[in-house]
Amino acid sequence: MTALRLILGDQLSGKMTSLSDLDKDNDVVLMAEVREEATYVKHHKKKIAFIFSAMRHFAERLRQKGIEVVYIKYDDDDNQGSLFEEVKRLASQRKVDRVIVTKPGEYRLLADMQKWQENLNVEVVLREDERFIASTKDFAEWAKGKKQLRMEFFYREMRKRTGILMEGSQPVGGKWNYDSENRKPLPKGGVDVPAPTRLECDDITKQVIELVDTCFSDHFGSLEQFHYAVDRDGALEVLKAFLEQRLANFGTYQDAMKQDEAWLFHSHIGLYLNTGLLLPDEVVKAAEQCYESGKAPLNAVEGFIRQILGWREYVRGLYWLKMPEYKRLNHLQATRRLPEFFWSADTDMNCLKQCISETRANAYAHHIQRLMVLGNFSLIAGLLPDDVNEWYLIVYADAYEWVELPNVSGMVLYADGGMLASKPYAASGAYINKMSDYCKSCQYSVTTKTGDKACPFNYLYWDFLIRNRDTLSNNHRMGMIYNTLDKMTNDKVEAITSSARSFFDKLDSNEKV
Ligand code: FAD
Ligand code: DLZ
Ligand code: SF4
Repeated sequence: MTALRLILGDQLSGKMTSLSDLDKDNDVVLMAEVREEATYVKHHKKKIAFIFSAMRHFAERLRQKGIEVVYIKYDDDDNQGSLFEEVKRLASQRKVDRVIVTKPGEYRLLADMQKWQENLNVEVVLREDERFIASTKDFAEWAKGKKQLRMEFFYREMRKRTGILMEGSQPVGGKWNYDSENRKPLPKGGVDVPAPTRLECDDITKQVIELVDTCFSDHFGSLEQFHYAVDRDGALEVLKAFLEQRLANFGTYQDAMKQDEAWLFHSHIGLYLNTGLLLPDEVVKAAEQCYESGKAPLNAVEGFIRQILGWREYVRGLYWLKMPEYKRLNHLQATRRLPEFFWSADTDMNCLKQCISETRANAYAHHIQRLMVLGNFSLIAGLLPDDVNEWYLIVYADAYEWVELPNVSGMVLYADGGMLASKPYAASGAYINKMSDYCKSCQYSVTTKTGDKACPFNYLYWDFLIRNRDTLSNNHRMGMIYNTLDKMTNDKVEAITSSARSFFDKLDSNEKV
């Protein structure tokens, strides 16, 4: 009896269910760098380098444990180009009687795998991914019969279920959520931001970088200064440095942004969590321990834990509950194509220029950059959800559809009509000015509301509300904003719509904005 155990590029954990009952004497593990996965969207070069290097390190780790691994490199002459073809070839070479794989994180690949058995003539066993704290079944149970699926209530259930930051049945400190303390910009006098952990590239990573440079030269992003961890030890080092040096300030400055400071007080572990180098329960427990030992305050620890125990688990549950329909949703009927400057960063809007340049350099931007700069612009400019989703899936090293899609279509674009967010996260330039120093170096004036010199976020915000009045004005959380709009003079409204019109004319004809 030989089982072929397939490990995907984001399944790099010894705890994968596909490895659970492995028989070292008979079974074989297959890992394959393939064109189909590397190009179904044109991933950022650093994302591919990270995944290939982490895959190669994980294969070594399995081999050191005495497990047989067949590893297909991207530039192997006879690389078959797809996971299915690689499985098929090995299954026939080795007279395999079972293919075992943990379910993938993306619907498209799951749908493909569900057809493998009939095309392979071998049993294909798809196992649940148990790296998450809540199973997809747990989420579906929680969601059953609910009109609204609010993250905050799911999160409270998760706190109760796991006992994390709980005293009996009550939340530690008496409140479930300390977000109101977590919205400060960086202090005017400055604050010392610890440098992110930068790990040296070993020979495996150097080889992979060369390969990516050659084979994916037309993909977005820079390969310069690759410093990500590529194995579990490295990922644990990054986590440790975060817990010791940045967690205490994570909450307070969670929403802050600063020119030329890409990393701030965030953890930079999303890519490790999403590939299995770190597991969510160990991260959450390690953060809780920092509160218990007095190393970090409650607003920071609760805020951080909520991202993982709350948001991360929630979006995954929502994705599997609502796919495949979720991907087709476009509640606001947005149609504008993604502007070229999302790739080139060639825009006079300094906030966008900063966030896109940092994304191109690092395959990383922190949450508020993704949500309130890049996402906010995508929302108020009415960009097509398919284009925006593809962009986010390409550019971030932590991007897989299960987590990217609900964040983009739900949190950013309101394309799901409010399944995830109770109202669109639209904001004018005032928000960006409050939370960052971007506006100081911008050619536009954040205090000017309309006209050529005005910050485009200012008039696009109101124009968005005007364009979508029929769809949004019934939302009770939008009532006050529409009241303010209704009190505006006709001249003011006309100035807003005409500023927006000329901005869109320039944008649509590829002029620099
Ligand atoms: P931290 O700020 O230190 O947060 C800690 C961890 O919490 C993250 O590593 C992540 O695992 C989790 N987390 C935080 N916010 C979220 C969230 N909204 N949803 C799910 N998990 C969360 N996260 C991804 O992992 N992959 C994506 O493709 C992705 N796309 C996003 C797209 C948009 C438009 C937005 C608004 C957010 C997106 N996020 C995504 C969530 C979040 O921005 C990133 O997880 C975070 O910026 C990663 O950096 P970090 O590890 O320093 O996170
Ligand atoms: C993202 C990615 C890339 C770039 N390349 C590979 C690959 O060559 N082989 C592989 O097994 N996995 C890769 N991945 C991760 C998969 O795309 C991921 O497993 C699915 O999208 C499901 O989440
Ligand atoms: Fe962005 Fe407007 Fe500020 Fe310029 S003025 S950085 S466009 S918010």
